[in-house]
Amino acid sequence: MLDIVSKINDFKMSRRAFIGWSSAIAVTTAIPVSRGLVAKAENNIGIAETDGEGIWKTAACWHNCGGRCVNKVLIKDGVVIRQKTDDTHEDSPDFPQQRGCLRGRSQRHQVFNADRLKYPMKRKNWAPGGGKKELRGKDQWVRLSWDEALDIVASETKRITGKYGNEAIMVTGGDANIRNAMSAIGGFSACYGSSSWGAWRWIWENMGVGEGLIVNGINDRIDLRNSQLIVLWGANPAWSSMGSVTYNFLQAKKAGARFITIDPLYTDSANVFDADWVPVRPGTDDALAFGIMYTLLDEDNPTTNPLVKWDFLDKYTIGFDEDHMPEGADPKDNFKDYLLGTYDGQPKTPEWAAEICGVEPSKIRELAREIGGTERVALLTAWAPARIANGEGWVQAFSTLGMMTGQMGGSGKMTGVSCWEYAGNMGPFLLTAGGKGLPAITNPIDNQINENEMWDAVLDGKFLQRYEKERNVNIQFIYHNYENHLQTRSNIAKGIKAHHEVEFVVTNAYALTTNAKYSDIVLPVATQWETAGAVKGGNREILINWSKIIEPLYESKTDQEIAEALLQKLGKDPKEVFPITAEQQYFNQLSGSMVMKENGVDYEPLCTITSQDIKEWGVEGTPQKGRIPLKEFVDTGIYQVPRKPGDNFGFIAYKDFIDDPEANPVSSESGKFEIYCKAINELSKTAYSEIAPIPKYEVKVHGYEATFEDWEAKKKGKYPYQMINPHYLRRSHSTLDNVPQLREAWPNPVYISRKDADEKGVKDGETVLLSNEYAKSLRPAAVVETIMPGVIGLPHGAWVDFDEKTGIDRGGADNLFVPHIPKGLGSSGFNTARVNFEKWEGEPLEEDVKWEQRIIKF
Ligand SMILES: Nc1nc2c(c(=O)[nH]1)N[C@H]1C(S)=C(S)[C@@H](COP(=O)(O)OP(=O)(O)OC[C@H]3O[C@@H](n4cnc5c(=O)[nH]c(N)nc54)[C@H](O)[C@@H]3O)O[C@H]1N2
Ligand SMILES: Nc1nc2c(c(=O)[nH]1)N[C@H]1C(S)=C(S)[C@@H](COP(=O)(O)OP(=O)(O)OC[C@H]3O[C@@H](n4cnc5c(=O)[nH]c(N)nc54)[C@H](O)[C@@H]3O)O[C@H]1N2
Ligand code: SF4
Ligand SMILES: [Mo]
Repeated sequence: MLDIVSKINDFKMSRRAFIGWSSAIAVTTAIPVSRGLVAKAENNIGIAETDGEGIWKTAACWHNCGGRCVNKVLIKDGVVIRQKTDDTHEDSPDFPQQRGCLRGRSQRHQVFNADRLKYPMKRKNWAPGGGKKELRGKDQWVRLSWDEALDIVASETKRITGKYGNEAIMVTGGDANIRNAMSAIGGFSACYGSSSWGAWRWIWENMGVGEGLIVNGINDRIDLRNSQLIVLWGANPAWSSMGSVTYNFLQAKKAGARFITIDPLYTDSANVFDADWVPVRPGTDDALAFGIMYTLLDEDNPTTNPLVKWDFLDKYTIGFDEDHMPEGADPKDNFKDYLLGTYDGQPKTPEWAAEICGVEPSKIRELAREIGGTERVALLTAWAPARIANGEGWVQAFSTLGMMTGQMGGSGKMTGVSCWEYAGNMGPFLLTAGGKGLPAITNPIDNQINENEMWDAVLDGKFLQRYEKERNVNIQFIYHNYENHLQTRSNIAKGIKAHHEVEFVVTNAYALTTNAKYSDIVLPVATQWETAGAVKGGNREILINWSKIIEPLYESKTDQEIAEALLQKLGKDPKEVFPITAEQQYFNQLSGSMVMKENGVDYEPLCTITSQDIKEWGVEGTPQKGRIPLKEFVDTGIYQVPRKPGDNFGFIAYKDFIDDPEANPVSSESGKFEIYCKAINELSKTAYSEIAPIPKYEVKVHGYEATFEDWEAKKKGKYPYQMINPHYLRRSHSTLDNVPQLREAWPNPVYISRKDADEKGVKDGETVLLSNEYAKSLRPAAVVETIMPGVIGLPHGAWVDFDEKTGIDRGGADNLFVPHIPKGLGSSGFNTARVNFEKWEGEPLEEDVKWEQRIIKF
């Protein structure tokens, strides 16, 4: 305990030191940036060494990084020479600054990186139809003019759609510009998946567990301070929700909350919150939850030891016991009898659970007593434990635990997802961005290919059309945009094989990403620092906007410009897809931005806009009255709603339903929380594998059981270790992984437990070879006590980098090892993979910061 007190004191100290620093800045930021905040003013507070004048502007930090913060840059002579973060107001626990992380603060090293792609280019041995397709990924590059490059993309598009139809085009990634352009020319085959959310993606709505997926499943951060016990079940905000989230959790700690983490890793969150760590095997959280729920039932005594909230189950749920089954369901299929093993002969005791999940039976009982015996508990999970194959049962089990203990719908009580930008702070958005004003363009082709069979679909020519039946498809053109599918989706080796098969591959990219590397044509794209600007939400209390920092570097073009040029070449009027300019889109977002009024119900426009503003911007618009002048929002880069306890912006998830379940039903078919959910079961019959209507333990593909050759005899197989992919601080997925400064700060090892390393004679820092049936990869080992034996932690997102001679990757790409096998409703299964490791007897691996960058010289 003493230790945590000193930890928090240290934390507060450094925070206070920063306040002194930032309040000094606050004086200078009163000067509107448009008039030029001079570097000299920075000298006054002693942090900048620049001598000339410069301008501070808010710059985009636009990645899918798990946070959203203010990112300011000092521009001098068209180059960004410094960065800083939120100094727009004083920092306090109720009204925290939105401070950036190491990645955001290194953004300029990405934008101005020596490896930026400068010109359009083609693969040397490319020819119409593909040429030497097997050379994709290792061919040389030839510089092209934009005209030449676009001519090739247009003529191949025409040739391929003429020969095979538009279905032959597969567009990956979320960029609306290219998707809309391709829709306008006749459409494309789309792919879909539940990448972030895993099994939460298609379960929550049917079960009625609120809007548990994204924003409204747990209470807001100020109410979090009312929780007595906070269980972080597979959630590590200190790594994956940068910004103010950890600070918010520390306020709950200060208010007296105790923390438990249930995770294969002893995380930095566990460390900073001084949590009790319960190591659990990946993909077995459902078993642990069943063991806990069995204990609750077993030890419950309504008068002397009330652990189960029977009133809650009775009033708000269906399916718990045979008296609460929906009409038409077999009463024997109730959850209580499943737990007790009444009909299947297997009670889900802590002893049963322990064998699977690796948590001692006594610890399981202790967890049950703590969770069941504490009045106000926050049961918080991130998406990671559900990013597993066959993960739906976990989502059902976790939610049911919250219902059994009544930890939903009250102050300090919550059960749901706490992840990404919204971690620990949910509720309706206090600010919303306006739309861009572009027309919606529908893709005339309805092919929906699951990401866990997208490479198989290319190679085998068939796939399961979503919730329908098998369809044939002949993909011959892959157009990659804004996501890095070949790197971030399962089974990279199979993905590369698929890339070697098709006739044409194009990527818009600003560095030679994995997608780009395996392409025929690469179009250099401008970063968001080089586009007109945009408005973006983050946590519910903020709205951030950024404007253009520099003109597009080298010959790069924005995604919109590329899409427009391509439409032109294909004989379409770009105005049909892009009737307004990028500046007008930015302006529309600003003018349509809304902020919640003090009453906590109504919204008003955020920006006051004058006719003078409209003239200066050179856009179409009408003057409006809002809360702050447009200029102020643009100059400050953020508007944050001040918060304090007792204000009208607090949020208790499901409160309306709990207060009056008839008047405010939840989203399920019955309007109640469905422990027995027929809809899930029905839906799964049209998908990849059947999901039981009640939470049930399911053996996972490439899960713990699959590490055994003979489960009964407890004989381990060829790939005896489970692998997980924690989201890693040096990058946002694969983005920013090419920044040398970040590589130096976070060396990207593979985490191996001391026990496992000792058994294999591997010492800390030594190179190990990871392998399974799909691939081999080299990494330096970080031998630690902070990962559960039997589990290997390979950080998510490192760029694959094969040695052409040996076929061994040296980058440590996680998806080399993840199976390409769709299960359940087609959810992502990243955290269920199995591998072996051994000491590498060859040359030790050099730190990747020392590797040559992917710089293309012509
Ligand atoms: N094994 C494993 N795999 C995982 C996960 C895991 O935990 N384990 N996590 C999954 C999750 S949660 C997610 S969200 C996905 C993320 O998957 P992706 O979205 O594929 O992730 P990124 O690597 O960030 O890819 C974004 C790409 O867009 C590019 N880009 C950035 N800005 C622009 C732009 O303005 N224009 C264009 N054209 N391109 C741009 C970047 O250079 C980068 O190549 O990964 C999933 N994959
Ligand atoms: N630094 C950084 N932050 C990010 C991102 C990034 O790439 N880098 N990506 C962002 C995105 S798009 C997303 S979706 C979020 C995802 O965020 P999360 O879903 O939270 O994912 P992770 O951070 O990988 O995992 C959280 C914790 O779950 C644990 N875990 C993994 N598998 C299991 C399991 O089976 N059971 C249990 N109990 N625990 C498990 C991990 O050890 C880790 O401590 O992160 C966001 N934040
Ligand atoms: S958390 Fe995301 S938005 Fe915030 S600074 Fe880091 S990279 Fe940028
Ligand atoms: Mo994600």
